[in-house]
Amino acid sequence: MHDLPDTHPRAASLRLRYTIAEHAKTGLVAETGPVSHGRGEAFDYILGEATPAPVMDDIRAAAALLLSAKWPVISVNGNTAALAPEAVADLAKAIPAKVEVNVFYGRTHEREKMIAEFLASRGCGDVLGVDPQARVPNLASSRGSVDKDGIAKADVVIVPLEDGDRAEALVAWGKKVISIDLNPISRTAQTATLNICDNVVRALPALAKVARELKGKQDEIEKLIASIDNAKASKRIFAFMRERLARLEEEMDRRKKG
Ligand code: PTJ
Repeated sequence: MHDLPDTHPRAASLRLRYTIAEHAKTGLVAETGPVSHGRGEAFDYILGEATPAPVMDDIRAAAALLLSAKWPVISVNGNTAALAPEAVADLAKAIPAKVEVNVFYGRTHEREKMIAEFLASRGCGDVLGVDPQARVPNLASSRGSVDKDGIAKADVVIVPLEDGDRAEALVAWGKKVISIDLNPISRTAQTATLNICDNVVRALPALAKVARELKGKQDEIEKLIASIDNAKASKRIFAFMRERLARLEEEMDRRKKG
């Protein structure tokens, strides 16, 4: 790991970058995983690398949906496993939910096994998806292979940072899909039941915390679920980004004028 002083202004972001790079060497992160991470970083920069206030509402609603589920499943790919394994384990405990490995690239069995073993070593318990026996209807890609006791059986699936083909197919299959995607324009973000526009490293711990707070508060859980409106959530995040960029532009102009 690189020697990086805590005082470095970009220390936290660079550490995540190094984590992705390290795990790309072993194949836990797909070859193109670092590129996806870079795209996420760009959007996170626009957010100010913090969870925006409107997204906190989405996190509350998502936690409520997970708590109300009969068979909730957290789908984990290489990038999420590398960035937030303990947070996945903690969320799985807080709900409680099953954890399933589901990857797009290099479905060799070996890669799924490596990710499942890594997640188990970080507290995720029995991880599903190593020998997937079911298929998502009308999804040709490798993400279509799912565990019969996991995603196939799930009523609510949470899909942190992934490419866009699956969210739509899962929704068409009758599942409620919560995505975590920093890119609010992505197909995943647009077709999910609810997208959380935030970094997985912040959103997953926040979801676990809120889930613990909401547990047993049935009226509040039902109200939050009834409030879910992904189109509205998407509009709020676009407004947040527009306003933040306008503010940054004004600040730059002020600095230039001295
Ligand atoms: O491990 P695999 O084989 O399943 O492959 C995983 C990747 C991520 C390589 C694969 O799913 C992929 O290519 O994804 P995309 O199409 O690049 O989409 C990833 C989305 O996640 C993009 O919209 C990124 O902006 C977003 N993203 C990247 N990093 C983060 C993120 N969203 C939240 N938190 C992040 N840390």
